[in-house]
Amino acid sequence: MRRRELLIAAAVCTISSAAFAQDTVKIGLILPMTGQQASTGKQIDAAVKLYMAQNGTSVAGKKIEVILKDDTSVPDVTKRLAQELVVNDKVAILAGFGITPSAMATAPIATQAKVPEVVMAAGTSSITEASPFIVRTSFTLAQSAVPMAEWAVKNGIKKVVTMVSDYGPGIDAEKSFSDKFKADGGTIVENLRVPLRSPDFAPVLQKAADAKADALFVFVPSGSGAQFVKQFVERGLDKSGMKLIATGDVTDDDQLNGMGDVVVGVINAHNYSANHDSALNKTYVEAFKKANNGLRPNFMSVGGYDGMALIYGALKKTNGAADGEKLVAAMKGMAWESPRGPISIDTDTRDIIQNIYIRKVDKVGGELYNVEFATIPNVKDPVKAAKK
Ligand code: VNL
Repeated sequence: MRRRELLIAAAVCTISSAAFAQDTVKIGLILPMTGQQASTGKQIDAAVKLYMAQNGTSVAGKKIEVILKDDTSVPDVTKRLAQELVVNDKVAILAGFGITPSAMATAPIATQAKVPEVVMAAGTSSITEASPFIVRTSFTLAQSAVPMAEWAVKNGIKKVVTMVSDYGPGIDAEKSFSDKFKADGGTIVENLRVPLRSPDFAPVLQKAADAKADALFVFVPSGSGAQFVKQFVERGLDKSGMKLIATGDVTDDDQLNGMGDVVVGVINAHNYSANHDSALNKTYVEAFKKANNGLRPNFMSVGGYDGMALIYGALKKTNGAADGEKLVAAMKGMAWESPRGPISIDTDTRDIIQNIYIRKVDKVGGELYNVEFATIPNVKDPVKAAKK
């Protein structure tokens, strides 16, 4: 009798935990919530929360549970957290990844566990090649750097010095900008690099000034733009006659309004501006600010928001099945409207296809914004496109 009761109890237990496992889809969201990239973590976390507030906490009959972990952008920590989330928490999806080394460190876990890795921030081209389970909703640096080079040549810039953060996305930005600029007839005077951690731009800015180029092309990651601009001004480079051109990571909406009028007129290329003119974006910016004490959403935030749209959309297509292979298959080719404009997931590469906008920093209603004035539609990652 006792034995029978125990068996029944055990059976009930198994059934209910299986039912629970089926009813909840867990997402392990790994972001830098502290440290040098904390603004990226804050933006993406806020966007994920906004998406769920607007679209509900269940989809296709499944309850969505997000487990947020702070990796402080140390890749060994990212990897350990990803492992724990998969093994202990049994997450169906890993998401986030503020910097390239964190996304890369997680790739083997995604492959082994057959768990989709939704990259919401990092931008090195090769990330999506590190695992067949990686799908990206952020951007690649080449997507912005190539149109920037094209614009520069067309607008009379002949000699350029480049300055990038010395790691994956910076090296992609440097190479893709320089290759395109030279192919179109421009001259690269020098390629300069600064360390990612605690960068001091002063020595490199001195070299840039000495090179006497028409323009300085810059990539630094989200969160470092203001410090770069400060040192650019301190060294008098804003008055040197050398133009500043950049990827939109530098004139990041998160910091732009605090940079001061020195950045008015800076031309840059990127995938998202809080000033993007669409009904969806107006609603997005308003709701984001309202939920976050007036904080302006930046390009990282849309990576998070659209990452959630991707996950919800895929679960709808699989009728709630959270099997990793099925989810990735459902994600391929998905297309929808983002606050940044129309986007889709490349079926072949699992990378994002999106418009890139050429923008000019300007005052709008007393605040600094990246004002879009030209659109290059449906840009695929140029690095992967060149390999084909
Ligand atoms: C990366 C690329 C990070 C662009 C960024 O900000 C960024 C990356 C934190 O791939 O590490 O703006």
